[in-house]
Amino acid sequence: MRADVKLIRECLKLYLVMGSTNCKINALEVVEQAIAGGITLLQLREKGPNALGGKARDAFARQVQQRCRQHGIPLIVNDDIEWAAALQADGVHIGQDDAPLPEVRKLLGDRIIGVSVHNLEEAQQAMDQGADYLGIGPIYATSTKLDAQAVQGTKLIHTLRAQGITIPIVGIGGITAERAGAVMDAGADGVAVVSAITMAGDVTLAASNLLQQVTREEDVS
Ligand code: FQP
Ligand code: MG
Repeated sequence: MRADVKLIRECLKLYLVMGSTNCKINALEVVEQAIAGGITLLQLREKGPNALGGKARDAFARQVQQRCRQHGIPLIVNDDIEWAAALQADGVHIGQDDAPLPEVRKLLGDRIIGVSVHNLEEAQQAMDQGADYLGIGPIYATSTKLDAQAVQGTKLIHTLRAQGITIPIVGIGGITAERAGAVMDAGADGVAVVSAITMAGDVTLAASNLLQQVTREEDVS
């Protein structure tokens, strides 16, 4: 059975995207501290210069997965569909240059599939093809992803919501605790971050500050 939409919205609240090269301290410690701070979903994005490969990448992923499972946090794998299947990850995240969604759906069945989109057309197509959530970015300037498209602010999220894109949305790119509220106000279900958590002096505190911003409304009601 496909994951419930409500559950996916909950999971997207504070989405940590990370790989071993994004961290100042030991990456597994980052994972543990971020979990302690309240992240709700984790994407393993092991790519770029100095990224782990082969057996080292597998071993790292298993260790990350063990920590996620211990705390009931779903694990999403970036780009590599076969690896995701081998790991029995909870889902994958694909961009416009990655494998096409219908193919990924065939391979991964009911697992979570997230898709990066940059305009209404791509969003409509991903929704029609049964994406479980959309990743929208870069919302703000980022130095994590060197091939990122132009910064778009929160406008596209507003537009997609106004145009009938109803499936779960997470914003990504340069999001900090100060900016998280604006992303939620635009219509996102959550925020995805790399550096705001992985490069923080206090990873747990950074995660809990972000979580507080994305759960604001619930606190006052
Ligand atoms: N949104 C998200 C998510 N995760 C991502 N990895 C991306 C967007 C970017 O394929 P893509 O996906 O455009 O680039 P890359 O594979 O280099 O990350 F919303 F899930 F946080
Ligand atoms: Mg990709």
